[in-house]
Amino acid sequence: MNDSIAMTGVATACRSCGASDLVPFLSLGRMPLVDAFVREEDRAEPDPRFPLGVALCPSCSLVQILETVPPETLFVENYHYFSSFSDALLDHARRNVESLIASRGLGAESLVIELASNDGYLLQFFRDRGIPVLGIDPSPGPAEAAIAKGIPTLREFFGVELAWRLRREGRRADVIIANNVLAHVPDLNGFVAGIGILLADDGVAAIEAPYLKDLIDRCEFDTIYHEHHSYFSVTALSALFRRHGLSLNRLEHHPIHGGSLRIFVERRENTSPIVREYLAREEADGLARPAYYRDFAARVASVRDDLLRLLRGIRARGGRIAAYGAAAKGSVLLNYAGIGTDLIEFVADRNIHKQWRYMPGVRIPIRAPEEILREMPAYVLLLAWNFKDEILRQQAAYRERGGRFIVPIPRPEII
Ligand code: DWN
Repeated sequence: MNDSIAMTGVATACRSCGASDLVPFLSLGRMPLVDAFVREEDRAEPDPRFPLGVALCPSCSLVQILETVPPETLFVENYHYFSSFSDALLDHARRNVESLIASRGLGAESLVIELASNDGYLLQFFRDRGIPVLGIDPSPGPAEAAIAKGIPTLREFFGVELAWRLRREGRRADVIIANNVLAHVPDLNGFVAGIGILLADDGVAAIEAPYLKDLIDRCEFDTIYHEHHSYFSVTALSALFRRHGLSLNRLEHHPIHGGSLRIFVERRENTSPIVREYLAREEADGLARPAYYRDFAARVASVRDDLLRLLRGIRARGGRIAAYGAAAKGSVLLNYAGIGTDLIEFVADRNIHKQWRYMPGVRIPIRAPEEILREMPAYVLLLAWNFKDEILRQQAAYRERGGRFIVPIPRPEII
């Protein structure tokens, strides 16, 4: 790891519409790369840190970070996220696939292409039903895991150039899946233009992204990090896709990842009532106006202060504390609040690629979940709060022996 990573630069114009009157409303300080889990041999090297500031574009209501770290640095050199380590996420993906197969009448003549296909966690369900698939993902670990599963995968970043190449090869997608990737692309317009090029004339793109309104309303500030360049309202998404001749026709609102939208985009405009309802509600609530975000920074600081007070109180009484979920959001929470090994002894995580590494910045060691029962800390801080139900079920033995979880978001709570 070295700190010679050059930032691409500070955004002064909206990533979607190009407007220059961005309104900053939160700074999370200088943050390390949240998925750059530190190897033992790299411990002596400092973590590169970058300013993490967030702003609203009042013109198209896109919320976005101001600094851009090169995608190669984020998703090629330092990326250990494998979607298949969550049963809840796999079930969510499987239900998405079954719904698309039924609603679109997919079969052996169809083609499904997933952008940011990770380890094949979703495409495997199409493949098992005999439906031709193609994955696209630049991250070596996940892409190689997908190929090992028998999922054809291109280890590349998606954009206009790759879209045209595939189209010239005669590969137009009946369905394009793009889950938790739209937020990750610095060139939003290029990515969406690529979807328009690759999508078959009567095709549909099913796209999932965390919902900005849930982030703000539930104070999910730890989901703000350099991998996530953009944060979407329906208003911002509709404007973005319309710019490229695509219509946001339908949407579903799911609890996954703290609250996510699944939007369905097609060439022909056929806007459903639920889309109009969300657009109207966002207009009424003022998501395109700075006033909606004005108290967010204060709420974020209040969550940090309450959490620190709680953890320090436990430690002052001699209580031991661990954490669960070496998650990107966990890196943000720990580094923003300055929570280190003085408060947290270790972070448990099922992902074997993260174990025996250290959390970026705060350098708390990552261990297998079995360490929790072995060490029996009095409390476990749930960094992966978005998978609370699944993790609490999994950690039933720890809780039966008196262990308590601390859920930090939307407000610190002991359960
Ligand atoms: O956008 C992104 C979101 C969707 O996923 C990516 N850029 C990065 C990643 O963010 P994250 O790391 O915060 O996501 P998760 O899925 O909330 O991370 C959960 C962590 O907890 C993973 O490392 C897996 C781990 N885990 C576990 O150890 N035991 C998860 C479950 C459900 C478990 O039972």
